[in-house]
Amino acid sequence: MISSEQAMSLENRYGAQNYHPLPVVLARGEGVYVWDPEGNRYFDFLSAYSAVNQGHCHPKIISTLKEQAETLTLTSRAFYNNVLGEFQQYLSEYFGFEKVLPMNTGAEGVETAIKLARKWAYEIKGVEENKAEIIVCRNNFHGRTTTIISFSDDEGASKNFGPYTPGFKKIDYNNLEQLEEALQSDRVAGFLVEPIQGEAGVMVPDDDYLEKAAELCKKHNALFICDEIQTGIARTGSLLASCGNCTCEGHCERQPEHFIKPDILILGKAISGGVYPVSVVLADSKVMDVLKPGQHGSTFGGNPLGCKVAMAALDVVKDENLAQNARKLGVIFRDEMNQLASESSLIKAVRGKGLLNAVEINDTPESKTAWQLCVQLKENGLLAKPTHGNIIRFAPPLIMTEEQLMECVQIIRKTFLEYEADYTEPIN
Ligand code: IF1
Repeated sequence: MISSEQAMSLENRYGAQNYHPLPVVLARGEGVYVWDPEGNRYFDFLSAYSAVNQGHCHPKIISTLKEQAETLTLTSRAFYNNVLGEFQQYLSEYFGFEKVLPMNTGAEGVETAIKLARKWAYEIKGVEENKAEIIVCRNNFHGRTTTIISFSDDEGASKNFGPYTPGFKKIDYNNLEQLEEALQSDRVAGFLVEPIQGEAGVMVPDDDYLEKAAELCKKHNALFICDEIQTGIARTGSLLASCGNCTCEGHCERQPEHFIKPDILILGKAISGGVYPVSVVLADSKVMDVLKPGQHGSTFGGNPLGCKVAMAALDVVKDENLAQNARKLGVIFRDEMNQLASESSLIKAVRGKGLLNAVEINDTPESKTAWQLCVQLKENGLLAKPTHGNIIRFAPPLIMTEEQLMECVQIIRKTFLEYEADYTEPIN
């Protein structure tokens, strides 16, 4: 096996430099742990950006992958296959939507939702062709295609990728007045929103924001489109963040009174347990049926291998009560981080829901403090990474035990308090 040094130098020599990874090389993963080539073990507190909610290499998911990989991997949609229909029924009943459109990456799911909403606007709502608008939130993250970065306000993600796709209207996140104002236009196809803004730094909106936003969209005959690619699949302590106020934690019969049912729901990442790229768009027939044969698709979308892996991954979510565990451990984690915040001037804020959490460091986004803390956390056996400079996202696999969580809390405490003790000047 090549060494960490060799792996990093090969990537730096031959790779496009479109990322700036933490200086650690991962060679093996199992459950909440990952190992580098030298055998050092780390707690994974990023979970591949919430794609590995079920833990690394979950045995049930891997055995399903192996079995299907030796049977049939890809047919294209030129023909039927014996798994896709079963998968679509499974998802329809699991999430409570009539129709399922399978894709591969999250961005493809978001692009699919945008096309679906626009087509619905022209053919059902009666918006003038090529005039449809989709309302989006500032500080959003929905992927990295040219259309999606067209409505990003992150210069790093969008500068010099123009010309940009028109038809998007930006409003502030968690602001219902601005949403109502934007909905006055009769050109609005829909409102695309993250239930919690992950990349923006785990920004949790007011408790009634999603419900009120859905009501406003209904009132103005616009589609409520929820991007749960990062917040879905039990990450925030419920099966979906848009059912956050429900106490059944995903075990209800998916009746609308249990959750704020979006007109279009987009899932990705952990829907396949981080084992194989699968994304899906869910909607009822009144929306989904605007798509006719030949109007949308992809080579790998709905392939038997991805479908089998995703069903196994979703079985694990229910069988192992991951939503309940995320809810319970999230409360403990935020309590511990708030306790640490009372002892350390390094922490400015603690935010999150379930096991999607973030600690805002008391320094500027341009400072190196959050990065240096993450390098030190790595030295102490825990992997996390800053977002937007001074915010550290903490998102372990949802299978974590309370004992493991407390071990991680101790690592974070030790790292923060030692860093502060070694620091000469006061953090501004
Ligand atoms: C990167 C973070 C970023 C997402 C939401 C769609 C997508 C994502 C809410 C697109 C993807 C990933 C992409 C990855 C880092 C990570 C991420 F928020 F999770 F941390 F970038 F913002 N909607 N998020 O979070 O899904 O096409 O990637 O499958 O691009 O650096 P994808």
